Amino acid sequence: MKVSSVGTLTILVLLSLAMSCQAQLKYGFYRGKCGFNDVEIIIRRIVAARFAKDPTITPALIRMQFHDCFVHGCDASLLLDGDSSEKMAIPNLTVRGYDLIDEVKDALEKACPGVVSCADIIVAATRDAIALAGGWPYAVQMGRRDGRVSLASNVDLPAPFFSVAQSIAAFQKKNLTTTDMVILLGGHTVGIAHCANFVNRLYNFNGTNDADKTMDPNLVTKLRTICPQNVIVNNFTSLDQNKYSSNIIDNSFYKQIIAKKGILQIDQSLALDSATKNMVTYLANGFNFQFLFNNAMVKMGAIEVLTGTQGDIRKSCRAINLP
Ligand code: HEM
Ligand SMILES: *[C@@H]1O[C@H](CO)[C@@H](O)[C@H](O)[C@H]1NC(C)=O
Ligand SMILES: *[C@@H]1O[C@H](CO)[C@@H](O)[C@H](O)[C@H]1NC(C)=O
Ligand SMILES: *[C@@H]1O[C@H](CO)[C@@H](O)[C@H](O)[C@H]1NC(C)=O
Ligand SMILES: CC(=O)N[C@H]1CO[C@H](CO)[C@@H](O)[C@@H]1O
Repeated sequence: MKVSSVGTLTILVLLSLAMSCQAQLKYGFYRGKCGFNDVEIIIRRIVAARFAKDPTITPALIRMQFHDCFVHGCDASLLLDGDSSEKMAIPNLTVRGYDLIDEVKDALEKACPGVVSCADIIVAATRDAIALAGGWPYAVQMGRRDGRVSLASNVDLPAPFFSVAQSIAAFQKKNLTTTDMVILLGGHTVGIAHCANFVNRLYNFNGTNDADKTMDPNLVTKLRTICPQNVIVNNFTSLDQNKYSSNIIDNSFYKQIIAKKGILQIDQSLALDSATKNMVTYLANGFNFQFLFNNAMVKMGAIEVLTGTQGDIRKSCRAINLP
């Protein structure tokens, strides 16, 4: 190689390094960017105040991060209002917590207008809510920017009746491994599911005229009283049926699915499918679920992010900025 081409190569490498640095998430991204205010502390205070009144904010935010990041990347596109925006798509109908994000955004716009993205607020608030509900604290990188596109027609989230193979494929599309998937579905250690998402397992599963054989019969009996046949009810039950830990971030979800007490078909399938059952056993018997869950949330929080000069910092999380 000639000296000049080595030089060119060096410049190219340095340039691409500089570009990738600019275009990457960072720890402490907002340090010094909001006057004397600490952005992450402002967020944490508001999340803690809400959690004290309503601990179900934790599952609401965890699911919000999942739905935001899996559709069009972690760009807060889920938050945009509109007749045909993502939040109107069927799987989003029960996503909650939008008002908490608005509350945080209002406080941050007062402290330093136009600095903190809605996409970062989702990820930071979710992190704080996890630590409040028995999870372990963790650091998240920030510097996400907000997207301008939100279409219900972009929403192709995995469905509760997906097979493990279909679900693996959906996660693979986001560069998440089977292991990441099994750990992230551990998010179902908190929160609830409405009858509509599992009633197919209770009466005439897959044309058998009976309940899903992979569900514990006592659980079938219990769920039949909550979700009567052929009646549309808004009833729900805990995704983690261990009543002492239904609202706690721990590994009991895996113990429950091993005991045939998964609520969603995909949850139960994890404990049975040869591609995932060893991982389920490992997590059910281990002591590090919280640690693994945090790492998986961080990985999910980096899916297709906008950084640098891409996208915007929205003024309101519900609307794109006016030109
Ligand atoms: C194959 C993938 C997944 C499917 C099919 C799925 C499906 C569902 C369904 C149907 C519900 C019940 C919604 C309702 O009836 O109100 C639910 C709730 C929930 N999901 Fe998932 N989910 C998946 C992956 C994830 C992931 C990766 C996370 C986050 C790490 C997550 C977190 C949650 C949480 C926390 C709730 C409870 C929400 C609440 O209480 O409001 N899910 N999920
Ligand atoms: C997955 O990784 C490939 C290769 O690095 C990249 O081109 C693609 O954009 C990534 N996809 C997502 C959804 O992050
Ligand atoms: C449903 O029934 C079909 C046909 O009998 C069978 O091939 C399939 O494995 C069943 N699915 C489940 C989830 O049991
Ligand atoms: C809702 O669930 C409760 C039990 O949690 C049950 O008593 C009630 O009948 C259910 N509602 C309907 C309309 O079936
Ligand atoms: C059709 C429908 O019920 N859409 C809801 C989706 O979620 C948002 C935010 O909670 C609601 O405002 C919509 O009414």
